Amino acid sequence: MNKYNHADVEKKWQKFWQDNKSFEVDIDKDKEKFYALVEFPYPSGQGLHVGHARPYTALDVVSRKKRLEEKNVLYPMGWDAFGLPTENYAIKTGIHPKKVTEDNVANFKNQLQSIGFSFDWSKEINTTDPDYYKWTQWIFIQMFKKGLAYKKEMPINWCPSCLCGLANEEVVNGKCERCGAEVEQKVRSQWMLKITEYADRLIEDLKDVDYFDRIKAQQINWIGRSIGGQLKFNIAGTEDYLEVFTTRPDTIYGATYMVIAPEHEIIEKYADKITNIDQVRDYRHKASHLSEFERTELVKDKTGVELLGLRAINPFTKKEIPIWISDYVLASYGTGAIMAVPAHDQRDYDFAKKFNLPMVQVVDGGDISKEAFTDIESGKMINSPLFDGLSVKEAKDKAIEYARVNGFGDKKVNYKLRDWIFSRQRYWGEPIPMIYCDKCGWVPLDEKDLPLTLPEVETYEPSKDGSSPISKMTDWVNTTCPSCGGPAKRETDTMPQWAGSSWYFMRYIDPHNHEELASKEARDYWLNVDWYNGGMEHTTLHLLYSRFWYKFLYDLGIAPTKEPYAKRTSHGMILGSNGEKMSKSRGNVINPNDIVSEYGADTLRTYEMFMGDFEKSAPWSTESLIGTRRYLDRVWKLADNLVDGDEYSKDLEIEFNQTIKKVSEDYETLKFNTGIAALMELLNTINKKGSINKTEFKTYLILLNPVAPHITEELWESCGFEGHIVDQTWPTYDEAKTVRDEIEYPVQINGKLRMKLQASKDASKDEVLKMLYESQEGKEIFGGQNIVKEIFVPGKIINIVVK
Ligand code: ANZ
Ligand code: ZN
Repeated sequence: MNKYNHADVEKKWQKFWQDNKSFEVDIDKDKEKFYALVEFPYPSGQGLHVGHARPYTALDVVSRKKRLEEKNVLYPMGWDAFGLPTENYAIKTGIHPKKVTEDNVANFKNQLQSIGFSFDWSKEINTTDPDYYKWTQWIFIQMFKKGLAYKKEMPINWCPSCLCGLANEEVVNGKCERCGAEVEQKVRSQWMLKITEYADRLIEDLKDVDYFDRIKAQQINWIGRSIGGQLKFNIAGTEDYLEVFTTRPDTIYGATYMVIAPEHEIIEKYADKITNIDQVRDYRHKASHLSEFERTELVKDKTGVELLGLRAINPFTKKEIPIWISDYVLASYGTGAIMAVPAHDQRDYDFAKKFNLPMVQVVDGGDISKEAFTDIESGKMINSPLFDGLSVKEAKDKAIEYARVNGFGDKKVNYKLRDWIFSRQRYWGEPIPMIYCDKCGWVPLDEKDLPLTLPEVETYEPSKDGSSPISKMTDWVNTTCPSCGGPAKRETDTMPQWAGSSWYFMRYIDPHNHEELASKEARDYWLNVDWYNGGMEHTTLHLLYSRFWYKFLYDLGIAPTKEPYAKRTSHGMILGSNGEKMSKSRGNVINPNDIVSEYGADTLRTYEMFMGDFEKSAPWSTESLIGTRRYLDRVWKLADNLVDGDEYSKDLEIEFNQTIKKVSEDYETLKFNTGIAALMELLNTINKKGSINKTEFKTYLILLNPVAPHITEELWESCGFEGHIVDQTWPTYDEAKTVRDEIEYPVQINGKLRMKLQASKDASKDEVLKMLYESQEGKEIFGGQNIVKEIFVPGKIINIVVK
């Protein structure tokens, strides 16, 4: 056998797959479909990362195995190419973002192809392609028509450095996720998507999908549904009231003061009654500089100011209580006002301690001289005339019922989830296909005029007033109203990067369709996605947004199922060899190109599948990578020891059956590492034996093929096996033959242990000794020895005495 030259082998088979369209699929109703999806990359200037290769290889393994199991497998790839880094690069260099994107895509595609992924490239999509974003715009228009897209003056998160509005999710610890600048608040008219209307379904329907538990929990926590009541507190001496949202209406008798957000409207309304209004305004001004995150941090020292001259009345005790303002109450959640119950809420407790406010315990238990008692399972109500003796749960219901009957409150469900700010004041995004007419208001573009393409601009820089660079292109901006024909202006904001990725998996199935986002036939056949794997960082927002869009399309009768992804899993990150996140600045980045050229794509793939538990992050190790390459070299050499054979040989039969079983299961359950380990062990057994027959080798190659597709195809061909592995079927095993009826004999020479021998339990002395002397190891040990005695204890031990 010639030397294993990975470069030639890999180029050859990549060309073969391409020429033969091995992975291109069409609808085939006679075959069961399988749709495997991985997150499409943002084609950055840095190129592909070894981290990308881990999830892509994982579902490539699954896809290749499913094809061998006769499934009709769709495994597509594309480009999530709108977004800030490309735009920022365009601003710096003046090169058109389209050109930058093209170059980056070409580089990424080359890299992906060099790793041998079995993507169906005939279905490649690009979110920046007008043929693609035509449908992103179309979906937006449908949302507008259903009242789910609306414009609103919103205090938005404003990054003074990117000059751009940011979604809440893009603000991390009060800083811009991209550039790290301190985020400010700014009011602007924004397009919003009413994702809150889907909040309940986005929780309920999780029961029907197979996601990792922690992913479900993230979805639920992000939506943040809380069930409670809304109660009115009259403001003494006025006709007005303050309304609060509370999850603990049972504690109403312990509400000894109120706290409202510094921005609450009641403050300016009663400015002339509030005797310390200057102090109040001063506090509000200071609070406006803090991010939501800073304001709600639990450990933070509490600050606040009492509104002197204004008091509220507790609707149950009828007592007057003070009203405070504090930044720990957010204007954007609930009603922006709370009833404070210091005995049973830790934030209120800290606040009351600091400002010496009264505390009344209403649930029995704990020690409120030390901390708030927050348990809701154990205690009984006290100091609460209407509820004394009840459990917390009973008191909750009773409080709400009493408030409802008496007209000062009712049940209420609140969500942490906000509507989605969908406008970006940037160039490199999908134009929002809306037109403003003084007479008709906001009118959507006629659907036959889609796509609305991006105009050419002179500079990509947003204007300093925060409008998008497109606003300067007056020829484009000035248009006529689709409804009345009068003069009108186009929207100049663009969509966020989340838009294109919210539905991309629906376009892969029919990417060149000009009439619909995908044909009904394709939708009915391919959807939903059977298995979606992606990064842990995308299991909240991207997942939530795309589930929302899909549900909307389900309501329109376009999506055939309620949920887009039947199964969702996540992989761990690949870290630098020092255990830190790979980054240029840390100098620990591994370039996949270098690995492919030096060790081969199959080595990279096998290594990344072998490096550890798929769900956990793992540090890069060049040493293990080299070890993996050595394993493939040994697989290559197996071809030198090939013998004839139409079935598994007796001594290997059990291990082959066991390995088929293990590998089949492990590839399906993301335990690639243990599946590969089983193949390595089998190789050791074969090498000990010294030969492998054709039937065995074929099975071995097919089992390894999904992980290392190039070397296995090459060996298949060079051994003269018929056809190609892509056309074979996945090996099956016989359950009965996966359990060993064998024992392991320790073999001693003159009482010293030298080797071990597998033999059937009921093999005779003669049979066992024959096996011993004929085995590779046995030959080496006993060849030329002068054997004087053979002691055989059935089922126990063999001792050979030599002179
Ligand atoms: C009285 C009370 C007593 C509360 C008690 C809790 C415990 P979640 O679960 O997050 O919905 N709250 C309401 N609106 C708020 C706002 N805008 N900013 C800050 N806090 C706010 O929490 C609901 C609870 O958070 C509400 O129930 C309210 O405090 C507070 F023993 O009301 B509670
Ligand atoms: Zn009009």
